Amino acid sequence: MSVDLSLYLVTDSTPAILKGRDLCSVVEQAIQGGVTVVQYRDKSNDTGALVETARKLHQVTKKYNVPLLINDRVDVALAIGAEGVHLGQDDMKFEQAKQLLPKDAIIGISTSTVEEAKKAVADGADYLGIGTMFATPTKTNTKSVIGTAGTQIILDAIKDSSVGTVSIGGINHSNVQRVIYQSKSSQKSLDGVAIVSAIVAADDPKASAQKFAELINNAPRFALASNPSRANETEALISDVPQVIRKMVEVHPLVHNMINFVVSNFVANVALSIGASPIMSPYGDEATDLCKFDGALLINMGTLTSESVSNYLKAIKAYNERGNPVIYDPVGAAATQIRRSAVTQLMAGGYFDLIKGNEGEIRQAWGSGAVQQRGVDSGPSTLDGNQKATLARDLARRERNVVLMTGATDYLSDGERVIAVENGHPFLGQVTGTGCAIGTISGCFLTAHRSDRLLAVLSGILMYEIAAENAASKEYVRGPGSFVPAFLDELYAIRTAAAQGDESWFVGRA
Ligand code: 3NM
Ligand code: MG
Repeated sequence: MSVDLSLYLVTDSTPAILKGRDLCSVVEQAIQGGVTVVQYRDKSNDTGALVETARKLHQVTKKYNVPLLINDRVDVALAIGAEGVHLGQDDMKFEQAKQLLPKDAIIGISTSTVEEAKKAVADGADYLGIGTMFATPTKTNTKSVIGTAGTQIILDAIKDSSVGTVSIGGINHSNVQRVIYQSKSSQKSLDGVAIVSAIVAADDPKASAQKFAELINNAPRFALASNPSRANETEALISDVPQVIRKMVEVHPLVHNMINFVVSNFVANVALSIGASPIMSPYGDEATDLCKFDGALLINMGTLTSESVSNYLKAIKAYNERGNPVIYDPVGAAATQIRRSAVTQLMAGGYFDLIKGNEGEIRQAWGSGAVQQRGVDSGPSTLDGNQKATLARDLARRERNVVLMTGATDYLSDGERVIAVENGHPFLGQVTGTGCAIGTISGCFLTAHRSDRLLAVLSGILMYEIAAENAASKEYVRGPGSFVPAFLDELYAIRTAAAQGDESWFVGRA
């Protein structure tokens, strides 16, 4: 039986969520707002009360032609003639439920691993409840938090099946679009989202459901921009770089840096040299105003404090809602437990147009995306060039963004294309902030050139690394000290040349 899973309401009768209101009335409002299927889930009442409430709920759902499914209790579903059941892994086996229920009953199965999902598909489940997406106070005994990355792996594993899929756990208005967007595997998408508290506990369940329905039907703003129009051979891409730099200078982007204090001054000077407008603000609440400009947000967690993550999350939310670029530089990502946890929280809490880091940081970003990880394990061993390119590509593909892995050779990927950049100079490694500034520069270019994020970031890196080469070649540059002012001068020189349409600085250099 086919069912519209797009906005799936799961009920909860606990006082903290239902807040003393009448469940039937809350469900009716939610349906009026756009809920397409209802699951009655009640873990505490006696069977008599369950049957009575289920019967009342069924009166409501039937009125709107919305299917009612019963969590766990096949007997209750049978007693009231519900349209189906939802079974957890510890509930009645699928085959038994199938035998007991009418032929056309809907049966959904909770799954949190590829194995469970494949088994449920093989059994003939109508849909899978895939979770736990994000940790949630509504259900604390969930098996594992799998995030969008884990969900994507499950969707990929069942891509040949027409089974329905819904994600559950911690989904709300501010993350629902990203959940759908980032969970999508190459060949299968979520059919819907299952919500408990964001609808049942809402002051206005109808308005909440309406908002969900609207959000679900639209792509997130950050996804609208980048849509590279051509296959882009590296050569063709590179030839576009001077124009992209010119555009960046003309746009004069604002770049909001939540950056470490060690490099703040240097990075601000780099931004000024290339013709951008930097603001250094670690204060998350300021983002609601700053995100309104034509600009980007850089999160660089180099000097993380106990307040940083909540500030970052506020700012990321503001920029994500606006659709303005967000760059993440997970400095020292693997260094401490606190930083590892920050990476996980930030990646679960928002969308990054670009993740930029060295090999260790990118590996940590890859590993913390989901409980079920694949590939690269942690450890001191370093990757060869091919493995680095593959990791950058896989992370970008999984997150549906752009990834830049910096090093002697930089690897840049948007999940499809991978570019290795060999430019730069060893002096860059002798001056603090030179790596961090790449995040800021990328923000400027991502703001100015939205139609192809890979080309935007590539343009920024090339401008930066060619300026470094030019600076290092000056005869008065004797070491890192004299390199710094020369480097700012050369960034400024390229910016001036690019603004005039002069490409001579670039020819034969990339
Ligand atoms: N099942 P909320 S998470 C009922 O992971 C349930 O299988 C889960 O509640 C699972 O929308 C969950 O309030 C609760 O976060 C989801
Ligand atoms: Mg159960």
